[in-house]
Amino acid sequence: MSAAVSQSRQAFAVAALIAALAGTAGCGKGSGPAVASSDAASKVYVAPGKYDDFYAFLSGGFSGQVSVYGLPSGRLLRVIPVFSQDPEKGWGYSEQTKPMLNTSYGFIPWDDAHHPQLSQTDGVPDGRWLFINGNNTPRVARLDLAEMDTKEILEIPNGAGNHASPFVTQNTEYAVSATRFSVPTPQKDVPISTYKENFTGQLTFISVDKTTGRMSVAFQISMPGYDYDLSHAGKGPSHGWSFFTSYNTEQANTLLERNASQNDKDFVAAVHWQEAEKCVAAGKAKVQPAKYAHNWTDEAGIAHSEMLTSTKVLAVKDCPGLVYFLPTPKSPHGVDVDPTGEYIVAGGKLATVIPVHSFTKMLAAIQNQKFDGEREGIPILKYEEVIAGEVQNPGLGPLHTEFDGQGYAYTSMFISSEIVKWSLKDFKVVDRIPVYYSIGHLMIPGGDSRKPFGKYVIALNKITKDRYLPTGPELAQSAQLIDITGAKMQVLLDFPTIGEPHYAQALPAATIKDKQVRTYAIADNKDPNGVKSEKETKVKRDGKAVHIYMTAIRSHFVPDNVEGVQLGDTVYFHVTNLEQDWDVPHGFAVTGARNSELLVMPGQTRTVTWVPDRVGVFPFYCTDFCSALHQEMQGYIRVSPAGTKIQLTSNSPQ
Ligand code: K7E
Ligand code: CUA
Repeated sequence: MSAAVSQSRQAFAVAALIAALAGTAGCGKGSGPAVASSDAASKVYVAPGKYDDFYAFLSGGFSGQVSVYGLPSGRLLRVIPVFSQDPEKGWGYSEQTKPMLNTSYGFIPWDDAHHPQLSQTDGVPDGRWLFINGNNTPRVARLDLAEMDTKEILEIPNGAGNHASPFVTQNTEYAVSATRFSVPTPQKDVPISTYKENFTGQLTFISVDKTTGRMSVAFQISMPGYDYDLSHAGKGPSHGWSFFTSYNTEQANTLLERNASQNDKDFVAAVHWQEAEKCVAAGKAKVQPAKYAHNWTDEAGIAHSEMLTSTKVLAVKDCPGLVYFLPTPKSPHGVDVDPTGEYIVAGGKLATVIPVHSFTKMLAAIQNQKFDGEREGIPILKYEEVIAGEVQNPGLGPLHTEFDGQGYAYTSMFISSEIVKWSLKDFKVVDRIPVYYSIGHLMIPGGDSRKPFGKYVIALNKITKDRYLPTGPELAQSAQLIDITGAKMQVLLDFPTIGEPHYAQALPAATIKDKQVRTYAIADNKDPNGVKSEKETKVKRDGKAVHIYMTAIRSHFVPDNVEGVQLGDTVYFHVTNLEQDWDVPHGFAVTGARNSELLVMPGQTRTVTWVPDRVGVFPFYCTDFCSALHQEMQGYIRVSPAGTKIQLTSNSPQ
């Protein structure tokens, strides 16, 4: 597997690959459907009333959310709202949750979510938290897996296109973030043509509190102005390092499809974050002004938002030994580290081989200064000195790699629409299976950890034409469940997904099933607008603000008649759900509300704001079919002209 040979092969193939990428990317052209046999059906059959073996968390892509599936059934269990307002759950509409979507750009009710990451202890998913990146307005969110709820969102200062994120280190010391799009840092008004002089990349290390999970920006590393695309942390022997792919090392600022496809090799940046910690501790990072939001939900279930004002930025020249470049063919996308921590696998979108770097060889090359020049003070290691091997003839358009813990790697091939299984011993392809179609990420439960759980690989496909009943111009993206327990991979199941799934994570159900929160104790309700019984319900006028402190329990609201509201008032419905049974939420909606319903969990309080714009008597009702008399769960609010003499009253008991 000589590098020279692989280079000439690449030169030959690249033009064709670019053309293929630009066109209708590789949709299966009548390749026969993978027939799932009855044997396959029995492997995914989870009998009614039985549980799945795995929880899978799929990114919602441009829906901004996370979806939770059971495996092997492929049943959708829940959509967890993260970056996007969700009217089904009132997320981002209720007063308690709105601050979660605050940013330095204001209230941003949407993002593009790509990479869920389970928290890890000793390199193994521990079932505590799930992190996910917001790509567009750079943010990282942390979800609690006992409540399946978003608890924290941190904006990334100096960020732009937060794609290589959140990829945690072995003990969740850090989640990372990187600029896919280099920008002037700090932002300034310059001609775009001055890209090379004025644009920089930024790698951000977000520290995660061991007990609370609370995130904060620990430090940022200022990098050459390339596009930093994906990342994975080292593990075991390579713990202490994180790896980031880059493309556009040409530093083009227009028509990147051509202009950023010139270089034969781009780089994987190997970042020794333990070295960065030392440099930061020694005061070598510069404190720079930056404005970014930090949002979190407190124990009372109420979100807060603060605006932070500075960040620590480390220049590579001030911290020798911090970053090295591993030359990597060609416009690499994914970078994945095998369970032993020795192999660093990159997926060169335009490469004809899959390069596998060796961590051991990398350390030796650094030691012996086997450099091939440098870029902006970052030594470039010699390709031959760091490469462990190249997987030959893997297919077209390698993107991402996962591992089964049995010595095999599985790489997604976008252009040739297949998964390729290869051996970590000799880098030889041992099996391949077509997928339908145009696979992006793939995921094995625990497949990026030190101890993969194996059993399945899921193909996360971009295009499904001819796989499902057609639904107009817009077709579902799709996941395919593939059995990897035998010598040959076997497709078991197709299931559609929410939004575009990029990455996903999965873990055995037993890890988190029994710690699922069922209700919130009403006695512990600390919401200042909550009430603990119907007796405490009331209405209160405060200038033009009207507060209605009300309760919901099967099958009535208290109060359910309110009068004395006037045009010009703003009405706050503070609804507390008094139920203490699992699976009995109540909803709340009122005519003409300009936001959404509330969906209130047992023991919880949620507030919706309503500004009536006309005189009359308006109904409100429970939206969640909670009991036989759910349809009776309704009430009225009367709105009178401004200046009316009618006092604010209700039929609450007090
Ligand atoms: Cu490959 Cu955003 Cu991880 Cu999608 S990215 S495929
Ligand atoms: Cu409460 Cu329906």
